[in-house]
Amino acid sequence: MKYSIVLPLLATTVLAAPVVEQRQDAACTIPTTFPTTANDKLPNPFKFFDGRAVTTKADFDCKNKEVSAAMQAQELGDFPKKPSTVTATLSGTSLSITSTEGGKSVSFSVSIKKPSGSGPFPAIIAYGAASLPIPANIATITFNNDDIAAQQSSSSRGKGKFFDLYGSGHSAGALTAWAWGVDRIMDALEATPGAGIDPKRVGVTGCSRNGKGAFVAAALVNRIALGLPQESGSGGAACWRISDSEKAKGKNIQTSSEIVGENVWFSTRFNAFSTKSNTLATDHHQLAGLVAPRGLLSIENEIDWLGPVATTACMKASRLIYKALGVPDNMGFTGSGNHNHCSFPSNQQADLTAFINRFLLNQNTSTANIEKGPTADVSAYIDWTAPTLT
Ligand code: MCU
Repeated sequence: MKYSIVLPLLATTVLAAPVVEQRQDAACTIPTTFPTTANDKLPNPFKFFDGRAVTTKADFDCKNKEVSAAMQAQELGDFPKKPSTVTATLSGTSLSITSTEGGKSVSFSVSIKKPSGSGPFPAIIAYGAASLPIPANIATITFNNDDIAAQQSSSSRGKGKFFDLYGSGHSAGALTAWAWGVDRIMDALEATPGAGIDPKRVGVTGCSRNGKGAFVAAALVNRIALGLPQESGSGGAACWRISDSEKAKGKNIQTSSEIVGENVWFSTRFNAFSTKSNTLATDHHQLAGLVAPRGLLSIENEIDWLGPVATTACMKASRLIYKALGVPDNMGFTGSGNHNHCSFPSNQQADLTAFINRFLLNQNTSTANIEKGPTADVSAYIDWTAPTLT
């Protein structure tokens, strides 16, 4: 084990401290405390919290580990590692997944709708029901995320199968608990070749609150090949700081201070930051940065509440991260004016198709320069420059 922290000794307990997620290939020192210095600009994705510069791709991998740890510590709550035992049983189109930890077990099922013919097929995991068209040559895995963590209202805290396993007091917000469910679906697909799904070609989607969920799952579950969050808005594609700035300009926009009271998507750890998002160690340009270099298309709308300027400027900053990694085309964002929430306008179809073709069907389709949205000046929120990582 190359980490300087002693994770192996804690291997069978649920960690109270931020958990390092599964990118354990590089030797990194992960801090356990994170800066809370006020900064109205988007935090520099190319500087470690201790001030060192991120100059190489290996550095960036380590930077992502500290970003993940900081987000877990300040917004998301702990993302648990794989439970001691995960088993899966396929029965017709239903894949039942049982996770056991500390003498407790929980089971949940997903349904798999496959193309005709013989697989293995690429697939998209859809939170609830997909709000975008999934092509006929891609399988749809329907994930009842509300079963893992409830999201009825602020009274849903600690309810759902995740909390049956880890305890109702676990720090995870619903977005993190759902990502844990996606991680278990990946375990099950890998262990069940008979399901006919290629685990290396799995995407994740959801709209609105479930779009926030799909975004966080793409960020935390590094086996996901393509993130397709739709209309995720605040808590997803929007940067908290830009949403606050838009609110100050009089927009009717969801901010951190509103979101912590509306529902249980975030950890209670986020409450301490809800009225001072400028003290967070990270912002959501780096949530997309966690997905890098994997595929990501943020699908947006221009409903004020979602923060069209906040999502557009934030995702422009994210594209600078992908560009620094030498893969600018692996991420894009597509908007299409104001339309019915979670409907999918036909003028976003070509962008969606391009990302699906490239990242799930392994086709040589261009996903270059997909940056569609309202005017949004990212330079007003940035006081750093992106290096070319070597
Ligand atoms: C965009 O997602 C949410 C939004 O964050 C909430 O404030 C609102 O209540 O619901 C949206 C949603 O999930 O709509 C289906």
